Amino acid sequence: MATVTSAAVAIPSFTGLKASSTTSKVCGSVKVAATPVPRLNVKASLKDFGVAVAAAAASAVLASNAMAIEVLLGTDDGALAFLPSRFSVSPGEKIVFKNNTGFPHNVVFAEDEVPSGVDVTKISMSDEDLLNAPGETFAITLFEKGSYSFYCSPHQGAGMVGEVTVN
Ligand SMILES: [Cu+2]
Repeated sequence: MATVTSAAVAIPSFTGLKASSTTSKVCGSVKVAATPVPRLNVKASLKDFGVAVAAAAASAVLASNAMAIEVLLGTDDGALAFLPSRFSVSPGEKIVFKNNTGFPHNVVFAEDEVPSGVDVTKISMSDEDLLNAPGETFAITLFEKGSYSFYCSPHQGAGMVGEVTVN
């Protein structure tokens, strides 16, 4: 048992010295110092790597927060329309529909005019649900690529329809 334990301990320290074994053979006193040096190097590089990963993650969060598009419900001159009514977003980009003029409005996605597999009930307001207050918003995020048609149920007949493409 004792020999197995000592052998197991000896293996990592021996392999750890392998890289610098040529120099330690030349000068025996270096051998002692050689052990902590590669260990410190490994620790330092892991630390740097961790910092780099954290920095990359932070900038990714900032980038995704900046990715958002605002769609006005009703134009400034009072037309019953989405502004813009046709636009593109990236997958995961936030779309914020904002009450502007001529409300109440809502946002309903047409069942047969979204990419297959998309549940329109999860991205739509219900027909009875309306945005009544100025500046009130309804936000969604689409992930499936393709085109999606939507309308405002009170004003669909007046042409308040739109289309978003996720690409
Ligand atoms: Cu409307």
